[in-house]
Amino acid sequence: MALLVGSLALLLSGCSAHSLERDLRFGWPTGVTKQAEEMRVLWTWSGVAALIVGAGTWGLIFWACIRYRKKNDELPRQTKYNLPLEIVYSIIPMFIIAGLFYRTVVVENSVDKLTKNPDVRIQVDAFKWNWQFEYHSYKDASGNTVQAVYPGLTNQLAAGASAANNSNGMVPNVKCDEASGNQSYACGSSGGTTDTANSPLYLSTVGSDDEIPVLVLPVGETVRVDEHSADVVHSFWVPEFLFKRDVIPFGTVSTNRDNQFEFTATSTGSFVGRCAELCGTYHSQMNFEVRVVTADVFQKYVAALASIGPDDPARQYKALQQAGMNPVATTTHPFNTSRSGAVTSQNPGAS
Ligand SMILES: [Cu+2]
Repeated sequence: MALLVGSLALLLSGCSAHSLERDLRFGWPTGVTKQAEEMRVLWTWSGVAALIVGAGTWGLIFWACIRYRKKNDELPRQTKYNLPLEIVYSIIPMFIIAGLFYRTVVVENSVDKLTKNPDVRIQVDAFKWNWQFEYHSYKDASGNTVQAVYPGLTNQLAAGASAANNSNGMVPNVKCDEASGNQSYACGSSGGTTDTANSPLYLSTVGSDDEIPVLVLPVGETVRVDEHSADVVHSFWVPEFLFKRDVIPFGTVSTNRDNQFEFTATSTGSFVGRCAELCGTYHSQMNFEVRVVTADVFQKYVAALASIGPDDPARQYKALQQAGMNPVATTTHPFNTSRSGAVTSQNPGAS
């Protein structure tokens, strides 16, 4: 106990309570979102609670060893069934577990929370084996919401006026009008608009064999992700967000069960993203990059995407360049996903 108190006093004398709390990580990795920090706080205080229980347990063990060590051959007094003691050591752990459970639920609910008006709405389309990111809406420099146009889609936000009243922010089931032959994966849960004049068209970017898809997002803004899979179950995972969520395929006509989540990035930078669900041959190569930038750079990027237009295959490269960023992903690189090429190179005996 003296050792623990002494080392705590030493720690406390060198730093403020806040920085001490921040540094007491017990192995928890550094996250870059508000939600990751909430989880870290839960982890820190769970660790402190465990240390207190541990110190008490060690203290009692050592106290018993020293206090009741063998002094002579006389047998000590034998006791059993100490009811008050047994009640105490049953009730205290129950309170500890209830406290841990309560705090876990509070933090989990906060991580899962969907706000009514997120600043940015992204549809993440997963497919074997790459990603497409569609910017459905975002806030412009003066704080007004800009909605991108996805031709042929029902405006689900308008159609589902009740969405605003829906306490958990889920978008109601609205059928997507897109022609079934069009496999652009644009029939997501948040939908687009059909008739907004002067709105940017198809603000999207898609990965290929030569290009890692880069999801550019503004720092400090609430981002809603609507997940959509074109084929099998994938999982959107950004290790530095300390978060992943499965992307479940429900086809292009039933989107109300598509997973949604939100996060608010707190630091700028480039962070690798991966598919975290075994989805087929090239699952391990299904990487992307999240680039968190200032609001100013983000505005430049979406403006560039809009001006370049959806038909230019070098859209992402040019838009990143025009916004003053590195035009290619810096945290990962493209892989050759050609089936025939890969099989040949992996099977040199079959000539
Ligand atoms: Cu996948």
